[in-house]
Amino acid sequence: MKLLIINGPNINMLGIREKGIYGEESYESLLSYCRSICEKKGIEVSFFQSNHEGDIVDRIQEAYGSTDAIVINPAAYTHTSVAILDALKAVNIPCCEVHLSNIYEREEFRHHSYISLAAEKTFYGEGFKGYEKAILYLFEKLSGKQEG
Ligand code: CA2
Repeated sequence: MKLLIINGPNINMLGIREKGIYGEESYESLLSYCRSICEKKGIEVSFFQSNHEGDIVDRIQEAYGSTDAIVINPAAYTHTSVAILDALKAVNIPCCEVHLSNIYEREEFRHHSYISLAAEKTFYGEGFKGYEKAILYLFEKLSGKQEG
């Protein structure tokens, strides 16, 4: 299984500021965390982080035909980006959305997610664990498909 993990704007700043909301750990440690889960399951994982909406759209389009599943934390674009929603719908690759924080307990503008309209599941408020749950959900879904 080929998995793409996409992180949106400012996720590369993890562990530097707002530690009370996003935790103490760095972006690099998020990657190591995801890598080790994927290794155990034999998942071929690649990562993409960008602060630019169009670059995220381009990367989703590139995934078409070469990627089995996508985990995405679109960060602030969650709440604004019809372009990322449309890209996910266009490629129609099974996708889960992740948020480190509980977006429903924060400012009202974070309560709405465009991306949820394309995601099979959304995991929020569990820090890195949400990525693990998303990876395992997609792994189990796609393994089930191959067997059946
Ligand atoms: O909870 C999440 O994972 C978010 O997707 C994170 C976004 C935020 O805009 C979403 O509403 C919820 C923010 C990304 C990280 O931003 C940082 C800001 C300062 C320091 C470190 C990271």
